[in-house]
This record gives sequence, C-alpha cells and structure tokens, in this order.
Amino acid sequence: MLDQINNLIKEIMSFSASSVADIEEFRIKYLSKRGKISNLFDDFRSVSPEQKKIIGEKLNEVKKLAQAKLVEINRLFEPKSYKTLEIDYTLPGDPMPVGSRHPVSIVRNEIIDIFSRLGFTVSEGPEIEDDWHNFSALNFPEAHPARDMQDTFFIRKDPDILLRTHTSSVQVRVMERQKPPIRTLSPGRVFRNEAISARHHCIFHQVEGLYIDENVSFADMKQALFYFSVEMFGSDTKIRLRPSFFPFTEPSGEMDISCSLCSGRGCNVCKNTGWLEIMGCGMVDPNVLEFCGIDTVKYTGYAFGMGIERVCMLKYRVNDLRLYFENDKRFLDQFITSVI
Ligand code: 2U9
Repeated sequence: MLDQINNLIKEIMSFSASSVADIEEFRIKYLSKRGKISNLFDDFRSVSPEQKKIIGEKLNEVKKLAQAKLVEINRLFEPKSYKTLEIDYTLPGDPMPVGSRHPVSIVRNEIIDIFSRLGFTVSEGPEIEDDWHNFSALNFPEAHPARDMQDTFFIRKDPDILLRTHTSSVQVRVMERQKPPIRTLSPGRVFRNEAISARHHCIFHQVEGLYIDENVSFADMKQALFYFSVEMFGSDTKIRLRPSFFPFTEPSGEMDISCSLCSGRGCNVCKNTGWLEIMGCGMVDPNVLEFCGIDTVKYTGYAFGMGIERVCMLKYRVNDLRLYFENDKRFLDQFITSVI
C-alpha cells in the first residue's frame, strides 16, 4: 500500500492542468468520494495494526498534497484581474463622504450657545414622564385639554405614565433637586397626539429655558430674549411681546420677531403682519415654584419655550415640517456647514 501511495504522490505532483475542465477532472479523480484517495482510506481499514501509524501518516500527506495542488491549479485559471491585482499605495484613497449635522441639531446647538453666554446650563431628563412632572407640578388643572387622550400619548397600562409633551418636565426635576439660583435650558424631543401634516407632527423638538433667583423681573426676561433674537436672527431684529396664557406662567406672553424677509414691511411669510411668532414666555407661576419646593417670598423666575423646527423653518425657509423627520439625504446634504 505504501508503494501505491508513493506512486499517487508522484502522479499528483506531475499533474498539469491546461484548461478549467482539467481542474474538475483532477478533483473528481483524486479528491471526490469515489476518488483514488478516498479508496485508499477505505483500504486503510484492513491495514495491520503495526503499519497503521506509518500508512495513516502517508495517507494524510497525500490528501493534503492533493488539496494544495487543487488550490494551485485553480489559481492558474482565476480571472486575470485577480491574478494581476497589485495595490498601488501611491494612489489617492477613495473619498469618504462627509456627513452633515441635522438642521435641528445645528439650530439646537446655536440656541444653547447663545444662552450659555448668558450663564444658562443644559439639563436633560426622561422622555417617558409621569403625570406629576409633565402636568400637575406645572399647574395644569385636572380637566385641562392637554391631559386628554386626544392630545397626549399615554401608556395604555398606566395612565399616570406618558410621553412628555414639553421639556418643562425636565425643569420641574431640576427645581426639585436644586436650590436657586437656577439658570438652565432643557432641549429635547417632545410628543403630541397630532395628525401629521406640513405644519404639525407628533414628534418635535423644543428648547425651554428657566431662570430663578432673587429679584428676577419681566424686564430681565425681555432683555435676555432680545439678546437671543439679535444673536440668532441678525442685528436688525426687533421683538414684540403679546399677552398670552399658559398654566405654568403668569403673566404669560408670546414673542414675535420682525420678519427678516421683508424687514417688517409685510410679505407672504409673515402674512403681511411684519412679525413672526417665535416663542412663548412668562414669569413662572408661584404655584409651580411652590409645588417644586421653592420659597416664593424670596424667589421669582422667568421661563420661555420654543419649537426648534419652527426656528429652523424661519431660518432656512423650509415650509414642510415632515422634511425634518424623513432623513432624505438630498435634504440633509443641504446643511453641510462648519457651524457647530
Ligand atoms: C417651568 C415653568 C415654566 C416654559 C414655557 C412656553 C412659555 C411656550 C411653547 C412654544 C412653542 C411650546 O414648542 S411649543 O409648542 N412654549 O409657549 N414655554 S413658557 O415655561 C416653563 C418651563 C418650566 C418649571
């Protein structure tokens, strides 16, 4: 049997393939189930125990040799491009596409940057909230429409748990654990049970601000919001405040900025009013301060809130809210910028 194996080794070593068909012929002849090597392994069963070791080793050797030969002859017939592939390290690399920040992130960072110059820090909190932090601590009456299933996403199993409808809930948490002075921003995603359209979405982003200290006045708020508006929309920007109502602030206001497109003369963006609504604001209702354990004799505060997509829409003149959530690369690529 040793002779047979040695002859087979010679045969395999001297095999040369001149076509792809020869490769398959080689495989069948030597390495298939009924091939020569397989047959020898069958014969191996009847080899005497003394010879088992030496013949076994030889058989494994011939099998490995045949496998290596098969790889070798396969290589000869590989497509030319593989065979001749050589890497030229001097060539420039493949360009890597540069990503872009989402416009909502750009504007959020800009808002944070502006208010941080006035001493505001950033606070974050959970998107899944409880009724207390989202509504009750913010002075929402028991029967307020925002508490309705039509307006808020409640967790079915427990109506005390909901998706936050504003980031004011984060600021309630800050007030509960921190004593004034408090000067903080809470940017983040909020959720409202709205039908999706160009003007409404069930998810959007807010930045809310809260400043609580001794002697904080409405005038302080107006000056801070004016500073923000000029920094965000340009040095010619004017502001105006209109009276409004929110459960969590008293008095409350809505702030408009002068329309930068028509410089206040009137155009279709500002619906010929010369003004664009940008945010809500007001002095924090003393009930809210009390609910959060803050001394209302000593402290007052102001708060404001704005929708980031709304600021984006005015800044970039995008008039369909849905574009901010679709992540269409053709839309996002238009915001490649070096801005933070
Ligand atoms: C605490 C107390 C009061 C935050 C405020 C608004 C007015 C406001 C809206 C703007 C557009 C929400 O995104 S929007 O729909 N926000 O008008 N937000 S005052 O007031 C607070 C916040 C925290 C503890």
